[in-house]
Amino acid sequence: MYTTDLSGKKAKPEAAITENPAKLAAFEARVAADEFIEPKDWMPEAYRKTLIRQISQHAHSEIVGMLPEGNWITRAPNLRRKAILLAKVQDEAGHGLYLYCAAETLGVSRDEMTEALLSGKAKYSTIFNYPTLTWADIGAIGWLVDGAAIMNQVPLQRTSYGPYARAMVRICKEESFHQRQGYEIMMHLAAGTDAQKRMAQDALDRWWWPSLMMFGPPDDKSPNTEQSMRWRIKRDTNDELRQKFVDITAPQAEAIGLSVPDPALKWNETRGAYDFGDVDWEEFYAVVRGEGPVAKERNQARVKAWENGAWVREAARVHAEKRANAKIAAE
Ligand code: BYC
Repeated sequence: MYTTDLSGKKAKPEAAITENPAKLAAFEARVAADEFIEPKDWMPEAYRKTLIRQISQHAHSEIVGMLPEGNWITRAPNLRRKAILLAKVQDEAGHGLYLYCAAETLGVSRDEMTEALLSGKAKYSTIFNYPTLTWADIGAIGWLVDGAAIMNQVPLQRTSYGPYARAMVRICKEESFHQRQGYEIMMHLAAGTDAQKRMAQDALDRWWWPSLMMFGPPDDKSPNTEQSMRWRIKRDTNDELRQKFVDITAPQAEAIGLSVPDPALKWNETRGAYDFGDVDWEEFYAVVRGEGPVAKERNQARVKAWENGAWVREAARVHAEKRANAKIAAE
């Protein structure tokens, strides 16, 4: 395992792994043979920890990701859009739950993960610390944010940990629908009045660069990539996925008459890929440190939801207790 260094400096490997070498070799051979590792199988401690970190962050992203869109459910422009958005936000709650369950199989409790999120100790995707200012932002989120998520998550269906891989299969099917509903909103706006087209362009201008940041730091500044690739937790590097995303999304923008806000974006015939400009990594690291434009509001909303849900948890606990007592009395 590699130590995490959010300053962007090159990270150093942790102290040598002290696991049993024979078990470690057998584990690595299974991973190399593309076998799934299951919860009861032996696994190195660093593998378990990395998975808990990545899966719980992913789960938190789904849950916090409901907030920017939930904000627009009551303001969607018509009933059809409202029903679709409601369904999408519900899907995200479901994704969070599958992922929390997958993380629990590694020995961390749901309460521990929730505590880490609410206290601000746990990370979630930087993208959700930006505000949704107009209806076009809902289109941009579906198109770009879910589009980036699909790019990252399709390969995770083949991640080496079985419960994570299986959760990703269903999540990816739903993400495809999310991406299309977002692009469809953008298509309509881009083909609408001048004001609607401007709104769509403004949303693309604000969400483009944060979407590129979703893939994480550049490979040479990513402390976790090398080990995670070796253990087939990650199947592609951050830069590989970012490039694929640009290659697929740039022509989609052009097809609906919108411009990607990057003067350096240019098709490179030799590479068979788009060249594109530099991401502002200072901004990325600041958002990761909790300095994103609406980071405080996101945390407050989650804390409030947790506090407001106290009576539900209490009612469920009392109900379970009553049932258990009734069962004992009947025996
Ligand atoms: N935001 O070594 P690296 C969604 C952190 S939700 C915040 O490259 P790794 C959706 C990283 O955690 C989308 N932090 O790390 C929901 C690490 O810090 P720690 C979420 C970031 O893990 C609702 C440090 O930077 N998807 O789809 O190898 C509505 C160094 O990075 C970010 C997932 O979570 C970031 N953007 O690679 C719509 C996918 N990037 O933890 C859509 C699963 C990096 O060592 N996760 N960091 O303290 C992954 O694939 C990987 O964890 C990442 C990062 C590619 C994100």
